[in-house]
Amino acid sequence: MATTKVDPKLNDSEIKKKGKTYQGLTGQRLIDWYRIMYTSRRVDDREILLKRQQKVFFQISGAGHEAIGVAAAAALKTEYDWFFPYYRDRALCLALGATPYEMLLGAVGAADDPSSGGRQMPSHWAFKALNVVTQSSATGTQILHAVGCAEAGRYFSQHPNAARKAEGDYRQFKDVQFQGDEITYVSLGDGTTSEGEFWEAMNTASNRRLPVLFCVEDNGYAISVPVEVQTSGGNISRLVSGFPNFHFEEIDGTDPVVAYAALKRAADYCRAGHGPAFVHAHVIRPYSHSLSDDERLYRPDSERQRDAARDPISCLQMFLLREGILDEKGINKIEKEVDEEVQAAADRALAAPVPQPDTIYNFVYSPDLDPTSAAFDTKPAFAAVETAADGKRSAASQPKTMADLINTTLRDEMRRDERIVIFGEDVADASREEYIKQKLIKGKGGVFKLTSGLQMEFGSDRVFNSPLAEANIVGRATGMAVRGLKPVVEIQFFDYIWPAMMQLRDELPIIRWRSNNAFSAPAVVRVAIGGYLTGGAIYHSQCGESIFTHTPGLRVVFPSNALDAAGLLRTAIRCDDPVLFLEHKRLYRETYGRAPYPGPDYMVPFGKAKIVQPGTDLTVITYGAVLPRALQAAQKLEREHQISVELVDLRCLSPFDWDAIATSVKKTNRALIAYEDSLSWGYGAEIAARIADQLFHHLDAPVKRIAATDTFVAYQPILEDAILPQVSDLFRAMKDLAEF
Ligand SMILES: Cc1ncc(C[n+]2csc(CCOP(=O)(O)OP(=O)(O)O)c2C)c(N)n1
Ligand SMILES: [Mg+2]
Repeated sequence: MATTKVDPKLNDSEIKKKGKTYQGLTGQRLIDWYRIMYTSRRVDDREILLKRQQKVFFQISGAGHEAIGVAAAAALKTEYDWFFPYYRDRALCLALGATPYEMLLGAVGAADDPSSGGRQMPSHWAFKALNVVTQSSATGTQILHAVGCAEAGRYFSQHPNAARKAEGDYRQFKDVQFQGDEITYVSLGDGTTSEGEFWEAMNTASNRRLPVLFCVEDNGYAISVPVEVQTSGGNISRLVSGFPNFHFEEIDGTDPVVAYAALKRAADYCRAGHGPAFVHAHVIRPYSHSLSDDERLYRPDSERQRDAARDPISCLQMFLLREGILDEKGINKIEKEVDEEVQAAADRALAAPVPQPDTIYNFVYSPDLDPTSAAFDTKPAFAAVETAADGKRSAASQPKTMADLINTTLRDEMRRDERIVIFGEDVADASREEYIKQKLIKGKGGVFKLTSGLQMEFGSDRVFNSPLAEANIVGRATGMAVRGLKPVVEIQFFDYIWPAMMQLRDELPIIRWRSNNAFSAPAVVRVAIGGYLTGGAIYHSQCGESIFTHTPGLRVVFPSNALDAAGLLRTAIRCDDPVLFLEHKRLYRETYGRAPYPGPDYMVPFGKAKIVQPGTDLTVITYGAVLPRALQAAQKLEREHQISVELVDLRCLSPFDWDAIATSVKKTNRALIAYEDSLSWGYGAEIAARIADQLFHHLDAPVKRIAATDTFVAYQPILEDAILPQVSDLFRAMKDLAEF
């Protein structure tokens, strides 16, 4: 990737005031910047033209934001620092080394578009070699990724061995690079500062003194909403000024010299390890928000003219002329060269091959490591003794609960892989670690104690509490995973996963696909889920797994017993895809499904169901906490009515084991899908539809479902029993189906 270069012949003949510098910048440097800024504007103009000719399909410009972009690139280190820019940062990316041709490949949606291979809108930058990380259209999500990225950089500096590659798991395919004093740059618009994720990111960057350089490019508008409506008092600098540990700058971002000086001070502060910096750059938006917007509908000419007087391109041109750095001829020469370069780049991009339709499934998941493969199918090795976190040895052959085995699996994996970090709400033993050291306390380790003892064994930089903010947890995990860490984070209750929904739907699972495999984020999100708690009520009983199985790129796992939980969690941790690991709260300490610890290498592959009980009269397909209830019902049915049920535990919901379902239904010719979520649109709906579609000729009865009522779960146990599927409901449904 070539940096946009200046013709060296210009140097001596055209720089008239030799020796004079501007905030340490030579005239030649400013000429270079003028070229990049002008290039940026001309690429925008070319795209606008192509959009009008219907040769590209969307356009959003970086116009007005060029000066802050070149200044930021100059204040930071290319291919060394990390960048989470947003769509206005064309000039930044050009200055970092991206080319107009690469950008125009994005505009036409070419196969070789380096940002996404034609999958994302243009101006959604991703340049792997430049550490410019893939971004989405969702405003603000990238800010938490930047925080996670900075945390990863710090972690690898403190644990350099963690960066080593290892065979046989995701590390084999995840290169790690880090610098001791790297900075993570993140930019956003003024409107985006209203997003909660902005505040969550500011809070964590401040609290952990992270080297994150926040750059707010304030053009006074978020589409048509002016900044005083967006931001209380109309000035974001005022609102954030109380955050500790920050270096703050508020500047005219249309002046590259001023912007450079401020960004340099900010970068120096971050690089020295003092903490984060916040640069609030006032810029302009001379074009409408995008080509889908007409700003004349909400901005009068007078206001637009006022902005035009501050246009960074014409202002820098005037400056170069006024200072005698370039004369008119020199300006014309640069502009002509740029125009020719952009024209040629556009012609080439228009002729570039477009992606083939049959590539659409590429990179939904890792092309390198298949968690459904035999490599993840290992035998249990039940040991005679087991060593706990405190060094105590105990007989390991005793059956243990699901909670115990998840805890042990986490511990063994953390011993094996130094890239694993665990965070979430209350997951640490105690954040005030002096209490642990002084042996004053026992430690908490999660509200369900699943992470108990892990902080004590692995330290507070590997196991720590997050703020009470679910987007913060998943967003930071995404940023860390992009850098090669393996975050295994916890969402305390499924009922409270929703603040993280944007991160779980629009970010974590789609990083690989949208960047055409340039980036990936194989993090694990453990979630306590489900009801049957007696008193769990609405907000501690929810299911809703189908919402996530509906998200391409995310693996969704839901074990029903301790042994599967251990094996599937290990697969989740070692695999190369993001995983939502659903742990049923009612099963954590259930007598059903206990097992001895199956050893430190036991894995269950994804997408492989288990036949819990073979049968001939009907197939019951289920998972999670309905499984033991269905088993009870099936055994009763056999005892009382000699009806033989084949019970299939899916274990993994995405991917799911269609072959096991099909084989069983072809044998029994009857299918009941039982699940805990509410009936309509629930997980069983898809399975039922597939059976009806693909196994129609094998069926002797309609496909049936049994699930919760289409309500939330109530507190009073009588209501809860009526809402969630009970053994008696399952028994009746199975009997009816067998007798159909
Ligand atoms: C979460 C989210 N909500 C809404 C949108 C639609 N949208 C795209 S850009 C934008 C305005 C952004 O304004 P600002 O942050 O000031 O950036 P600017 O475009 O002005 O540079 C909106 C509302 C979006 N992309 N993401
Ligand atoms: Mg704005």
